[in-house]
Amino acid sequence: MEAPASKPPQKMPLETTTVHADAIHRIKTAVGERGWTTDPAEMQPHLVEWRGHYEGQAQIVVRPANTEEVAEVVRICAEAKLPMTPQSGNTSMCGGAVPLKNGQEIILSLARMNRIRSIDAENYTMTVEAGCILQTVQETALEADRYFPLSLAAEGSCMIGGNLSTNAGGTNVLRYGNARELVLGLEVVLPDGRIWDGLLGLRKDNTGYDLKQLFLGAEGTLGIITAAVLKLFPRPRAIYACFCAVRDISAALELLDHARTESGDSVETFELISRPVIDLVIKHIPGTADPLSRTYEYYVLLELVSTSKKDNGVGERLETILGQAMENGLVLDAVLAQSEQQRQAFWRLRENASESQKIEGASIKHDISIPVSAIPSFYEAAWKAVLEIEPAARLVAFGHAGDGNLHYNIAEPEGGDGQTFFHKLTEINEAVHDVAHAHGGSISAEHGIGQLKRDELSRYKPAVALDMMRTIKMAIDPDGLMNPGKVL
Ligand code: FAD
Ligand code: 2HG
Ligand code: ZN
Repeated sequence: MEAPASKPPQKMPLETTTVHADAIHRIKTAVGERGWTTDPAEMQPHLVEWRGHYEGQAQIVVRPANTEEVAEVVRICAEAKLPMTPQSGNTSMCGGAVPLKNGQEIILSLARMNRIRSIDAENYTMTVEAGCILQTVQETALEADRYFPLSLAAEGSCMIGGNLSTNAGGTNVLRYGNARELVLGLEVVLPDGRIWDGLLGLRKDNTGYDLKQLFLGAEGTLGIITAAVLKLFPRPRAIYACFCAVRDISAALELLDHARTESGDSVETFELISRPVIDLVIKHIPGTADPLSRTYEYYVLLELVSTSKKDNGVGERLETILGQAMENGLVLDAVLAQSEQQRQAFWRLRENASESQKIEGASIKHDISIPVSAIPSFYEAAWKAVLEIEPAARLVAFGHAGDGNLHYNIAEPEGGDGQTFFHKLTEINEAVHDVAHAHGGSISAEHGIGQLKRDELSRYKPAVALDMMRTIKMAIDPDGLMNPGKVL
């Protein structure tokens, strides 16, 4: 299904195809036979966004094996003014990782750069290449008795280069911060092909501008991240999970406050899940089931974590917290995971939210963030605004409430044909985003801008901020070769 939000392709800076043909030939030589493909069947998964909302064209998919090869490819592209789309796991939620329709770009896939270069357990760091799958990074850290906390439903296929380029969030931000906060150093290939080696494993370095921050969250518009030094943490020794039904959204937030203060701030996860999410997951994902005996309107998946080798009573504290919350009416019902298997069953309900929504049909997604205190007011006001546009719309909301980040997704009316609903996309986006903005919020908490929100950005971002962003883009990528048509 094509997203009505996509824009006409940008005009390319250079149209001399012979120059491009020569460049493509040089690129093939630079990366060797295993490092490229023009086979339509092999290229196809790289051209389409995972929900099928964006589909582009490209001259070639290039898969360099190391940083020097990336740099050589980028140098050739810079000389020939050949635009590039960097791509990692292609799980972007905003059309950021697929090329435009004009077929001018090359796709630069980092998938073959998947080595863990080193791990320094004493320094609590690991150095990884951009194409490492997030789950592999997590597992490698655990093998070294350490923890890399970035966690999201796409972790089996997204790659660290993509995670850092989108400044991914996920389910552990409350305790550990966004991807941006989990990085100490970067290696980047700049748009002219130079390699910036910023792979320092330092927690303190005040030698001028913090250059890595430019590339974290830049969505591939300023250069190619080829490797990173990641921050590690003591690994959790025990995780206590509970799935609880809450009275309403305000009660969920009171529970969050209560759990943070009463647990010595050991809340790792605080996910809000509205009932329609559970209904869709149970409907579409085999093997999932309601954890509670009756249904409620809102749920929270709450986890406390202990990193202590000794039992320090965190489990009992969770029980006390829940008991108090039930006594004062915040929590209506709750179940504590008695095994890892039961904990995973809770998570299947949460992690399949996106997949089940995709199966159900058309939905208009909103990845907004607002101050935690503004969630109840936003929730109600945004819904009122949506109903004025589509009275039969369905609200399928969930998200990282502990971070003030809601996936305020609107599903098409039951039995809809998708297209009719998508005609209202701009109007619905504007309604929800205006309400988030009025609550001091952002139109993208964690997914990024990509193609999806590029045009909307200017409606909400101050002109001065956009001006600074364009100045940075011009300074680093003056020919506009890095991921054209995205973000700006
Ligand atoms: P890609 O999709 O390949 O690329 C993302 C962007 O980064 C693109 O703009 C691309 O051009 C650029 N890029 C990729 N690699 C590089 C590089 N090496 N150098 C420079 N630029 C690069 N996101 C969250 O934040 N939180 C969630 O909880 C979450 N849950 C998800 C659940 C599901 C089921 C799915 C499908 C997606 C989810 N996402 C979530 C979105 C997505 O997984 C993340 O944005 C992820 O970080 C993207 O990683 P990727 O490797 O797939 O990157
Ligand atoms: C999540 O939190 C992701 O699961 C996906 O960010 C959100 O599908 C979505 O809207
Ligand atoms: Zn999310």
